[in-house]
Amino acid sequence: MILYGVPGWGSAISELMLTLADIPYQFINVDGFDKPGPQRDLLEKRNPLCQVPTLELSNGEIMSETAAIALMVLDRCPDLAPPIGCVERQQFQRLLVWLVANVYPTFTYADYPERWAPDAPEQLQQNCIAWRKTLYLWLDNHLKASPFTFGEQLTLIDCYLCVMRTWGPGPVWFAENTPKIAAIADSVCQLPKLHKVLKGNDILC
Ligand SMILES: N[C@@H](CCC(=O)N[C@@H](CS)C(=O)NCC(=O)O)C(=O)O
Repeated sequence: MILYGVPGWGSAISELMLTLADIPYQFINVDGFDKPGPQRDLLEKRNPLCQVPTLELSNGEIMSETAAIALMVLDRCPDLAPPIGCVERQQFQRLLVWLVANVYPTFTYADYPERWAPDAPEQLQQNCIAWRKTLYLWLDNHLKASPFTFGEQLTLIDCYLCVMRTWGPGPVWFAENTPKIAAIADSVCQLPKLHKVLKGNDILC
């Protein structure tokens, strides 16, 4: 399969997932896709939303959305989520949707505020960033386990936390305000299996 992405961006989340599940992929760097040009044309032909990650499967089907990619990965590697029947399973499902339904949109709007609020881009950006911090503070308060989100078992939620910790409001903010998220991200960074892909995405711990 082919993964269209940009080092360090949302494609890094799915790179971690695919690597943990031993699913091979070819990475195509579409850096610059968020501006008009050949990279955007390449991506837009495959995903009209023009977002990364975008996956082109070996049967030619297109797969986007990190949460959908996570579910696809789990079909092949169920061990990357708490088992069916255990209480953590529902919290895994909840957090998977919660992250993409609540946290991710704050980037959609804050990264390109002039697209959504041409008359008040700064206000939209500031409000989204403030709301994102509120969300992360709730999450940190909700987290109970270590070294990973659900204890000793590494799950695909940990991939989100490791990559998102490198995005705004930035690693220093996470360390100071959400120590549990920071500790989980650190634990993911320690996994030898992920070192190459973390390095390729400039995710250094
Ligand atoms: N809901 C999508 C969000 C993906 C997303 O927003 N990716 C960002 C990069 S990290 C992007 O492509 N932004 C460009 C845009 O939204 O125009 C997912 O979970 O994969």
